[in-house]
Amino acid sequence: MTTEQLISAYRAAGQGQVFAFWDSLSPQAREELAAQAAEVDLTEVERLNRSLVFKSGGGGVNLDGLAPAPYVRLPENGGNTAEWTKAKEAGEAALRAGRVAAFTVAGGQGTRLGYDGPKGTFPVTPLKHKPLFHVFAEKIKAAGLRYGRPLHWFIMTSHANHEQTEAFFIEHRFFGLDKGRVHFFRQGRMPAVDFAGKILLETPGSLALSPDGHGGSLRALHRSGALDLMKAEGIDTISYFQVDNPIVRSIDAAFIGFHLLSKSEMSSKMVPKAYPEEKVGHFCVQHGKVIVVEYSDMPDAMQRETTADGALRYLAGSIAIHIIDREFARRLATGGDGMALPFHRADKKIPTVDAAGQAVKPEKANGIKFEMFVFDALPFANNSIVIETARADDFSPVKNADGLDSPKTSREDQLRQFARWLKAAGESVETDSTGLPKPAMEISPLFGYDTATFVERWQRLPIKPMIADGLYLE
Ligand code: UD2
Repeated sequence: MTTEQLISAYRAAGQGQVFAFWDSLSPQAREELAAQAAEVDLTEVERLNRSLVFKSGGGGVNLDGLAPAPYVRLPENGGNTAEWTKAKEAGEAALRAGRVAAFTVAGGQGTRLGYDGPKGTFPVTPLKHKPLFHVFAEKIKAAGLRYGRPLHWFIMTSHANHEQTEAFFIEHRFFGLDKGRVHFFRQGRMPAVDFAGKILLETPGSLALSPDGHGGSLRALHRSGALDLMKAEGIDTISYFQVDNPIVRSIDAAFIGFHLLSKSEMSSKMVPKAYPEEKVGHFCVQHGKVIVVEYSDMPDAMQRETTADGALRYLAGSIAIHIIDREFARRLATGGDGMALPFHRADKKIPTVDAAGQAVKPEKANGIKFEMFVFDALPFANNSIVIETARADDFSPVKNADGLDSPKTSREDQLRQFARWLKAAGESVETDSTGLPKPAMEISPLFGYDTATFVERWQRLPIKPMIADGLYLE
């Protein structure tokens, strides 16, 4: 399409304001604006305007026929030990066959943490202050060594943090991973619109574009060629996790095994919610399909509802850890069988320009951003299953600068985990009443990444280090 055709298409779609300052732009600025404008799917914007912008209430969630989703319980909570063993073996076989890749979504803006840089570069471990990316790299390396097949790792970045993310890996020599197996790709962007559905400019020569949400990862996996690369490498199973959670089991054989044995196209992990209003999504079933209902979409009374034995009825909290079948991701990304992730509307303060092209920093929401959520893929998946995991072993995210889910709470949860592993190996560790160890310590995933791998390695140590003096194991 020529620039003239592009401008006409915008005018025809009622979005001609995007080129309001065209005449005053330099040739280079024009080229950049035209490139951004070409990135936008005007038909999609038109559809979103009709479904989310002009409709009052903005697409609430339908709660008809909603019920809590069933889930596979952990053995310690009444689950079947033999089933877990079988699942672990199936997952291990898939890992030994090289069928699994790790996938981290790291395109978020990390505004709540107040950290200026890609979130994955944020230091999180208690002693060595390793950044999140370093922790995941060691987990992925450890799994590769254990199963004799180094894993590929796909990392989704955003336009804002892509270069910095790549540079960080280069600077740290890919944390010991084979750089040919670490793949970065940018997620897509969506334009923000005002309340009349008009695409906003950020400056006279640029659109107000923002990341299309973690649900954009499925499109981005396809568009970037990552799915084709996986296919060529014999990978059919994607282990998906968020960049903000250092204790995540990046590669969890039992989870992979449950997914494969159930012939599930997309599987999820749940933790029992810590309290009724915890800000996580809820696993539910509706019309026979697993769905996640965000905390903000579930009425308070429902969030607090209890069963006869006093437990929360909607107990299963989503911690954003999934196993995704490669071809399922492709089907969703390409809109096969009419499948497409819905967009969600978020009203935001969006820096823009006035009619004279002067910068405007709004005091209140002046427009709408559109985002997709990866868990909206679940109802499209066949045989979707949910398994339980122990929060202490899988979920302690770094989201806020302080308070809940902060660097401090996450560091302490890592320390408690190290103390539990040492105790499981028969050592005595001085802890406070919350299980927080008194001695300083850190255990690299290369030494052990869960109770079993830690205990195995610890028991092989010819001379055990003194724990009370402080401990670093790698
Ligand atoms: C998400 C889930 C919530 C719960 C929680 C667990 C949503 C709407 N809610 O909440 O139910 O599972 O996580 O931690 O997802 N990201 C991108 N690109 C984007 C936006 C986000 O890559 O455009 C990544 C981001 O880097 C991070 C993850 O997605 O790794 C989560 O994003 P968030 O912080 O916006 O999600 P949050 O905490 O609201």
